[in-house]
Amino acid sequence: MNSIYKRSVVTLGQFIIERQADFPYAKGELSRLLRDIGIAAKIVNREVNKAGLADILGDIGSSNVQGEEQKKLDVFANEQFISALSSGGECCAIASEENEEMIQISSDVSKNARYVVCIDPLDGSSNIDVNVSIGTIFSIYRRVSLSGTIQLSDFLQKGTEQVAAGYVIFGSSTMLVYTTGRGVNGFTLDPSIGEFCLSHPDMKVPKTGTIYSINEGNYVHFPEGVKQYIKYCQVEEAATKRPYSSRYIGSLVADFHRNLLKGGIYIYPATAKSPKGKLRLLYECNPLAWIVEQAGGKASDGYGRILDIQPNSLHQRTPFYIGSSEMVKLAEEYMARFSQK
Ligand code: P6P
Repeated sequence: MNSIYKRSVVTLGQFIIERQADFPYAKGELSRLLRDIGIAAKIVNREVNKAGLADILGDIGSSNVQGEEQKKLDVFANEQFISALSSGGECCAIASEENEEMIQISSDVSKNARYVVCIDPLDGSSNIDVNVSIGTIFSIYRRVSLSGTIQLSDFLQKGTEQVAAGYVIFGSSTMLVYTTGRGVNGFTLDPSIGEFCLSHPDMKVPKTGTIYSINEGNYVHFPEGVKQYIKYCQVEEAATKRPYSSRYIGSLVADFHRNLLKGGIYIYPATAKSPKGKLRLLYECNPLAWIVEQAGGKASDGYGRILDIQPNSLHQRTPFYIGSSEMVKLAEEYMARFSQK
């Protein structure tokens, strides 16, 4: 091919359209839904990047020079994703970390839409004020109820039923990483053209790694199996490159993304304070679990596959062990041996 015609940049929009052929029965709805999420992510990115200027922009609750109320960024992010999904016409309902109840989108353009979206619009938002990376996590399902009022059953589907899942990380650069069941691809936002550009094609997580991510401040409340696994990580043995490094940012998307690229395990187990774990199944654990499996990794609740869990409420929590397959498998073995269910 003549080099002047060889395209060096593939945008998210181009990639989605080119992959459209992967969905023989879809008529472009899922592609448009992913496009809508990308648009909202760019708007949120603009505000996240200004977060440090709160003093100039005015504190939360105050009004800026345009008379716009200054919002907490997670509230702002939630409004942006709800607005983009509502106006895009491909989503008929949303379950958001920021909203106790599911949100039905009953506009004429959306009421017959085929998809529902579970979303954590800005996870780790407490890190914003200290300039630590934060993220958005989303999961897309086909609506199962036939028509009319959205049912809880439209959301309480196993993670294996997802049709798309992804996250946005607002860090040193802003990336959107997603899967539709045909591998994992990462796109980096190029602010100079305002486009997410393919930067990490066909992402694969190393089968093992030397990083473990857990809040060891909760050590005394961990299950014995987790305590024993942490001890394993800390033992010196050259052959297995131990002791491993402890890396914990306190922002799930940032810890997950680093471990996806380098190899490693993130654990948020059940603790005394969070007897069912802290992280939410529908819009944190299921989407990242599908992504990690599509990248060759593993995601567990300590005993079994995250994607096989039958949800019974919108905001239910689960213990979460995710990352390199061999590391998660070993952690499960420690749980089986020291902390029977
Ligand atoms: P802890 C942020 O609040 C979050 O939901 C995840 O992003 C993060 O990994 C975890 O909680 C941190 O929780 O209890 O260690 O501060």
